[in-house]
Amino acid sequence: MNKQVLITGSSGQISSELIPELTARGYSIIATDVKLPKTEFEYEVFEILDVRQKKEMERLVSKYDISLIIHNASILSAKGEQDPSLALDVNFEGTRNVLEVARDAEVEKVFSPSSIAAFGPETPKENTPNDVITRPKTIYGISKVFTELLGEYFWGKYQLDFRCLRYPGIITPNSIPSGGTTDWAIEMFFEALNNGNYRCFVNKDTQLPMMSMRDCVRGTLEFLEVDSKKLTHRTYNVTGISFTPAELYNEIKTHLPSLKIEYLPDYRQQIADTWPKSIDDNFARRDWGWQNSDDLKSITKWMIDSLKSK
Ligand code: AKB
Repeated sequence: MNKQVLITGSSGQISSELIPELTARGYSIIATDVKLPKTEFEYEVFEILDVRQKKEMERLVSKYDISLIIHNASILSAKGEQDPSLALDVNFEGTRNVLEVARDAEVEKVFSPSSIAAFGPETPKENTPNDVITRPKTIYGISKVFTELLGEYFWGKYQLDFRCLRYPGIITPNSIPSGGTTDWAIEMFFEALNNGNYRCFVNKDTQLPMMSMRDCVRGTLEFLEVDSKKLTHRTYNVTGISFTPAELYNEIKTHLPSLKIEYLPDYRQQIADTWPKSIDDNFARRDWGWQNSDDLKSITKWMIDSLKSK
């Protein structure tokens, strides 16, 4: 396989940490986003691409002889509820364009993430299995189920090697999140160090599945590279550790005892209430050896050490 990778949403939280690791493994990255990156020389090759523009996507895939598309561009859960039309355009049209362009240009592989947002209130909340009723209630969640199903359709009908991971909330010290419902799990660290207090937008007992960015990046690379024959599924649950804001607060307090917290739930509480509390990722463990390394203690220490050193 040639190693020319086109990545959409390259300035986003996950892409910006995945790209250096892909580069270290010898992939050539064509980074694309709707806007120019903040620093001019962030990427060796950067192209403006709005994923709604199919012709432009086709042009770039052909110009760079792309063999792998990593489609990360997406409007997240909270932002999607504020602007459902935008989420419909970007998330649905973008995924459709990626899959059709990949099929027509004979791209070898497409990776696009799904999310715990693909699940809904009718899904079992504890140890949510891989193959289970989904019926999400947010436009973002609906777009993730669409991505999973359309990708699997292209795999079945056109043998396009589509792969998808259902990410939980991803925690990193390297960017301040926005637009998501799991953002509190990062914001609490930034506010703890900057102000010594945090206003949390979900209740203290809102348990959600989370994962460190370092586990996310390693796991995604392993999944991308595993032999297709080992995969019994095209969409896999993956998780790290589940916790509530109160549990995270108590753990951060072991490092920063003066941290104060207030709970002021907003519209994001309703979104979180429809999502699983914990995830069963045994299929990923069995089929391609997925393993998380971080737990709440190690994530907390890593976040605080990294933020202090910045
Ligand atoms: C969000 O909160 O929208 C994302 C996700 C869980 O997909 N972080």
